[in-house]
Amino acid sequence: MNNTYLKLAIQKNGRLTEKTLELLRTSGLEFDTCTQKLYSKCRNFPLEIYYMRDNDIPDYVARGIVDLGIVGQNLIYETNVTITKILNLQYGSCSLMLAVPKESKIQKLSDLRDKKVATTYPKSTLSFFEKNNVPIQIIQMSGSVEIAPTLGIAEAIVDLVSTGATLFLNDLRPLEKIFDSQAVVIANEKTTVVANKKNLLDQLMNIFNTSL
Ligand code: PRT
Repeated sequence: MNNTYLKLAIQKNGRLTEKTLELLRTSGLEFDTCTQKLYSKCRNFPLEIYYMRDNDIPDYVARGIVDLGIVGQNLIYETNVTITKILNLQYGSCSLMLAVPKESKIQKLSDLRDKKVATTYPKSTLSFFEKNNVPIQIIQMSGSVEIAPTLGIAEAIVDLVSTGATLFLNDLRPLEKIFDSQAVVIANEKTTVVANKKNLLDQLMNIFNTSL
């Protein structure tokens, strides 16, 4: 691990990218971005920014390949890695939601006993149903989960919802919220204790905090 700089991983191209870059810039950090270049060096703070797929960030932080990351809290619940959550960022708000077709007879959680539930969040979904003692079968998808009931491959779905428009447009109704999520700063556990890194981390979080 480089002791001179903090390494921060952010989403390269997705829902969190614009707000994250805005936060970094309003915090006064000076750096250049270029679509093909996957890292930037800050000119006025000892920070290197790495642009990655957001699914990879929690694991890179947990392994200490980077010191810090900015991701949706939903990914931390799903990947179940050992990291320290440092700061809530108040953007990227969404909820992991269980939903069923509008006309479905399913009215409560227990009606889903032994039924199929499609999701890109298998761990969070399974753990939610296990906590509620409702056995289900997970149908794992990599996207377009909302189409699963129409295709006849699941009786319910679990997916992230922000405005609710996608559920509505696909004739689905929310049944139960599993958790709320927002963008957060996460850190490798060592970064929060090793003196020179911790010092930089505290300075960076102070400037983020004043920009929120
Ligand atoms: O390519 P990469 O792997 O980096 O990103 P990705 O495609 O896996 O993720 P991306 O960019 O879609 O989302 C990044 C993060 O944004 C998520 O991990 C969440 O923390 C956060 N976020 C906030 C959301 C949403 N809101 C959201 N609405 N992520 C996804 N959605 C999707 C949802 O899956 C559904 O398809 O938007 C649709 C529903 O939106 P509404 O507004 O119609 O309810």
